[in-house]
Amino acid sequence: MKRLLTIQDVSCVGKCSLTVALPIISAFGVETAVLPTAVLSTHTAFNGFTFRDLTCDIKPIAAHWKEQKIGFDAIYTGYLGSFEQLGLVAEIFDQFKTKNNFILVDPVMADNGKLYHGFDQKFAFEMAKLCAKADIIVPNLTEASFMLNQPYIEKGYDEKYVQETLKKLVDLGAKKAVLTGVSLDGINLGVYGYDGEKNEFFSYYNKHVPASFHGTGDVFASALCGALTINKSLDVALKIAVDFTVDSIEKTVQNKNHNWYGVDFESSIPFLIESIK
Ligand code: PXL
Repeated sequence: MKRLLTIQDVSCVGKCSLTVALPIISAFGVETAVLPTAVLSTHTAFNGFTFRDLTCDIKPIAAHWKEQKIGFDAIYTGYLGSFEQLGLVAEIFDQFKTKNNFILVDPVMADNGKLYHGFDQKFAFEMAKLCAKADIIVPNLTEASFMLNQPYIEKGYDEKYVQETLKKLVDLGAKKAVLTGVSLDGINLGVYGYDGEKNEFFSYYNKHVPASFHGTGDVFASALCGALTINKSLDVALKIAVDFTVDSIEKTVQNKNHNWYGVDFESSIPFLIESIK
């Protein structure tokens, strides 16, 4: 069985980060090892959340894995809470990267033109340095704008703008970049990617469900990483991940009692498993 390591926080309630990554990646039949970077009572969009920093545990945990000769077929990072954590995760990449595995960085820190609570422009530049070490990065348009220090354009941008942004992202150092939340016609929403080694662009769209929920980026990145780990090609993996994310949002909207803080991706897991076959 393939083994993936995911490095992000535990938001005890909130349907994001590890509570999303674990069930989704497991659904691909991939062993999911975790390195929790912090424990929060909820994600940071709730008022008054608690935060226990686990930075001190990162080095000893990685050292123990090395001693036990544990390796990973993929490493996937999401929300990281401090400059120090960015540095420690970069060290883990150096220690655990091999010829045969891949690193996916989701530079979680912003959406809809705004940085999340606790992040600033300096953090975005440091996150860009972590992205340089990745095989594939999956920023949304807001995160890309902060990392590249370019103005965020909400809508009305054209394909040239998206392609130029992708080239600049790959110039940061990552081999491939995928921009999420892209809409060129204002009707369909999807992803637009660039493989810097092959100099190839690609895109995949699905319908735009007019609703926005926390954690959808984590749902997308987890499914993409799971699909790549079981050796799906990038275009197939992107389709699996986009369709699963859209299905999760649709099922959430259909559930009249859905909560405000996350998507009902759990209801879409049978759909996900069907789409992998
Ligand atoms: O979904 C991304 C995410 C992950 N972890 C924490 C968050 C967020 C988004 O706000 O607050 C703690």
